[in-house]
Amino acid sequence: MAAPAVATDSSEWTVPGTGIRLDRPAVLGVLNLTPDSFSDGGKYADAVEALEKAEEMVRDGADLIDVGGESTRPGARGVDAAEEWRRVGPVVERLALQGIPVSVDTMKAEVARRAVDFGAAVLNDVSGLRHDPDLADVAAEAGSGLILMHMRGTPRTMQSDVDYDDLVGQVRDGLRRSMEIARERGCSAGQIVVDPGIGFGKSAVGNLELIAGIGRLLELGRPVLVGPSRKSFIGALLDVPVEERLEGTIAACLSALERGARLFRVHDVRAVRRALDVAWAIQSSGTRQST
Ligand code: HH2
Repeated sequence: MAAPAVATDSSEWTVPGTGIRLDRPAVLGVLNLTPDSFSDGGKYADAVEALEKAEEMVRDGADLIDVGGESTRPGARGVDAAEEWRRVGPVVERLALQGIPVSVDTMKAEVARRAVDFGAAVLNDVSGLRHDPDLADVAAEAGSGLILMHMRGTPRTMQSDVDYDDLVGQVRDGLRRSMEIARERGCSAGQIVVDPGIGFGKSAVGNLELIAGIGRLLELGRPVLVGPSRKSFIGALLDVPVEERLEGTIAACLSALERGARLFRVHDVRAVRRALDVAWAIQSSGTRQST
């Protein structure tokens, strides 16, 4: 069993076997092995093509490859654990064997357990442990990284109610509850990263407020991840289809970086990595001057 991460500082996330230190922004490259994901569904149905894509993203500067076998786009139907594992298992195993750090995007403890047994370093739960709290037991035992995302309802229902009295405050409180579940199940604080869940039960304007309000999520004391990549709020703002949302994705990532986000889940790794590196260099040079 890997030793649990011990960091408790919001700028540290020490995940065994990944080398991720958050002394620069971390990029998670999205690899959806689903027929129905909103922007890359059906593209990597074949394990060989999926591996090639993962290797390309690593060359382009991804720190982690986030492998998913169940679409969470609004209205998506879930799949059972056996089908989800059939989609992701061979790819998780081969990436881990090649020493490529893998995160698995799953809400199911059963899939999570198999994934860490096959070498996955991080579990990414878009339900923030609400769907299957046993997933936290898997993370606690394995000492894996644990991304806890905020979502209201389920992917099938989440867009039916996008009104909040205090969106950022309610998201922060929901994430705090997810963190409590993780801690009750034996995870250390240092394993956890929080994510406001852009596009998950939020309006287009709400997504903008969430990015603008990242500073309030830092109150949770853990690193913040954002996943704005190609999402519909960018389409709504610019009136562009999914394949023309790269500039909007970069703008959202840089804006989030400036407000304190440190991890970025994106499809277009090369472009986002370059943009983040430049923005980070500027931000760090300012810090050097003022100290
Ligand atoms: N967004 C998606 C899926 N997983 N995980 C985290 N932590 N944060 C996110 O914002 C996030 C996520 C949705 O994007 P995508 O994987 O491209 O689409 P789909 O759910 O249709 O597979």
